[in-house]
Amino acid sequence: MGLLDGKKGVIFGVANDRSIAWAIARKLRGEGADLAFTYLGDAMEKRVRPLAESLGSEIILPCDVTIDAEMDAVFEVLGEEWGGLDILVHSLAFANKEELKGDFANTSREGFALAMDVSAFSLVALSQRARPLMQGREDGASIMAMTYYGAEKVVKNYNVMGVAKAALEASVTYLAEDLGKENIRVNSISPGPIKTLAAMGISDFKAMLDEVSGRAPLRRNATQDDVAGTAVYLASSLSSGVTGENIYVDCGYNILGIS
Ligand code: NAD
Ligand code: 0WE
Repeated sequence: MGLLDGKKGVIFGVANDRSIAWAIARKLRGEGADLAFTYLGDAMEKRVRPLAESLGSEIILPCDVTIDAEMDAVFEVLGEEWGGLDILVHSLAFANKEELKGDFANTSREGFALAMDVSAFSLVALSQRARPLMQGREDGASIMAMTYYGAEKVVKNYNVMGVAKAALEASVTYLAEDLGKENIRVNSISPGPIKTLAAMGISDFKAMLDEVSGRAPLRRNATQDDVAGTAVYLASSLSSGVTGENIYVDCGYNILGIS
């Protein structure tokens, strides 16, 4: 008996076995959910397919969220195979590397638009398509997105990604209002820094991890598994009355002032 027996979920954002989305997928599966996965381009398929198959998944599809036709195709297959959907996990972000250093004031028009498209608008685009499949589910349905503290406070070098995450967090609240009447919940999770592919090549990432683990109330960094626990809660009926929320999984770092 799992918390998610018989539930159907789709996971956007597995790149490898360190991805936050992968830890979420494993825990959702552990509670009995059936999962579909998407990957970005052919290069990712050879990593994602074996991971997905190890959880017994049969629906494994390409999806670049900047391409409408790829998103359409994913939900067409989900409709045909499952006829409905209970859980959507959005764990995607991208900005050009050059935008993640130096002054935010130097952000280019193209860099701003790309970060907003991949990291924020994609939640709206995916929710639009999930909505008809999520109507009339027994315990309602759940959409969740990964955000970061840099949406709210200035984090050095996070730059245009902070602005995109602010748009993502605001989108969560507006989507929660629209989809709430159909018993679809929409929430975000805000993890502390975690060493994943998306953290590779970020200058001074190690120093950020050390600052957080030194100061956070729990005196450690958050892990993918910490995030996955909160994702199970948001996916399950344990969170039946919770929508439009942002839940920090950061070992308490966000509550601090001067220490
Ligand atoms: P990750 O690199 O494993 O995941 C990022 C994913 O985004 C990858 O799977 C990548 O393929 C996907 N992606 C990028 N561009 C895409 C596009 N155009 N279409 C479809 N997919 C695309 O890294 P992660 O750390 O697991 O990141 C997952 C989420 O968690 C992101 O939203 C990130 O902002 C957020 N987050 C990460 C941290 C951290 O410190 N690692 C902290 C807070 C929030
Ligand atoms: O959301 C993120 C990372 C998102 C991200 C990472 C990359 C690296 C590779 C988006 N686009 C790219 N583009 C690339 O080319 N995080 C929350 C992790 C992160 O990234 C930072 C951080 C933290 C924390 C960047 C600067 C400062 C802090």
